[in-house]
Amino acid sequence: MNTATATARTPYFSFKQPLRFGGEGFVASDDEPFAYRWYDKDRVVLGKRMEEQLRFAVCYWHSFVGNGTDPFGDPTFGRPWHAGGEPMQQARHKAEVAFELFRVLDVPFFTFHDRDIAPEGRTLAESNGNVRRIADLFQRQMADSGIRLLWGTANLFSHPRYMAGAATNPDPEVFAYAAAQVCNALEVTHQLGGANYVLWGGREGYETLLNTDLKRELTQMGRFLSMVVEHKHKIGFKGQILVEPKPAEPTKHQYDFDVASVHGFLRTYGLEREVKLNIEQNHALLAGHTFEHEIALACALGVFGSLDMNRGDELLGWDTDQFPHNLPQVALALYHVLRAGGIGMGGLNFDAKLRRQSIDPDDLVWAHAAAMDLCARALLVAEKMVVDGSLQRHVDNRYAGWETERGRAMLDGRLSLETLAEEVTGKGHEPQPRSARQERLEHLVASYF
Ligand code: XUL
Ligand code: CO
Repeated sequence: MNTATATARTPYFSFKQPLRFGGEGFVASDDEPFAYRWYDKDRVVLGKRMEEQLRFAVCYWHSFVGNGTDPFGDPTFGRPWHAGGEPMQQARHKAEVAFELFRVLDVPFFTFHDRDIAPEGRTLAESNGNVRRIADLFQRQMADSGIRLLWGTANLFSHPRYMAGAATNPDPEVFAYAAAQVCNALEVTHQLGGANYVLWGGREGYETLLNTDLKRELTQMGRFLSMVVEHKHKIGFKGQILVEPKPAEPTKHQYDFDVASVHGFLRTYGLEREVKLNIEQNHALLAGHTFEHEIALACALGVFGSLDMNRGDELLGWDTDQFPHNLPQVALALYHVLRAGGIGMGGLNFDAKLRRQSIDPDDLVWAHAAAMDLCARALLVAEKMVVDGSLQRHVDNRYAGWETERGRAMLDGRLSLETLAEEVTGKGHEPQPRSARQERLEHLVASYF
């Protein structure tokens, strides 16, 4: 990582050099207050460097746009680029601090919404121009530092014009405006060599059926996504198009509820080979699922794309977007990712925000570094689970009957309902119950930590 090219601006963070791997025995000092204990980016895990297995990304919105407000409280973070002044100047300041954080963390990727990086202008042309100017600055910083873009996206939910949805708006002119905004964001993502482009339908849903034509809105959303895919091919963008499911918040009923409903939607519009999914831990929880359920289902359906890595609070019913801290949960999630062949072109994007009392600049460093270390440790646990293979053997044994000639004949159509009825009635024997051994497997999993 090239630190020599960092700007002459006073550093925002107190860390003087990029964090490195210090191992479990690391002792902090004034010069080096923190080192990774498990995130050893060059360590080979299942044939790939850890950095490439995990493909960590810092998100722009929570870390640099977030100001510590909550529905009851004012900003607490006091970021200098929020202190007023010329908006594009502030956007450049924010970008410099963002790259300072990426360098300190030695993180390989970042993610952003168009409106995170540049202010909205008086016209769409002006807004798009602002985004492109900051993207040019990114391009220079990326070339200097080697930091890459995991994904870009468009904010189609904050501005009042989108209060009744973007693609699903009753007004076709809002649909058109959203299309123009996505067109620019996709092209900028392409210009920056993004590995993916994400669509999260924050307002693609409804509050009440009293004023909503649900069928029409779904058709609009299908057409919108098809247009994004068409444009991707037109401009030669080689990244993945990803949809991010979430069941509710900000709207009450969101169409992209969970992995299963997005998969059904993609099939309805013939997009299941073109679009994959960005799965977020907190959204899985809000949909009444576990993170690993959503990952395993997406893998089984062939639509797994990427992860938004955060954590919800099981006592709170909203999107708390906390940094991950639960080792067993993350290890099991990564186990399913590894079993399905790895993260591919996706990554682990920290769609996570500081608690509003974490007001020091360095809290941004601690939060991400701790989360990266937690995920690295979880990856090593998941690696053990894969290499040992006992868990998979238990699952394989449980379904072994389906690998016999008779099991295959039941699945491939050689045996009909009637034939099976005749056979089973004639023989008159009962299937023998077998233990599913859940507790034994829970003990096995505990042994990997
Ligand atoms: C909202 C959310 C978004 C998407 C990108 O809950 O997760 O930040 O990740 O639009
Ligand atoms: Co997200």
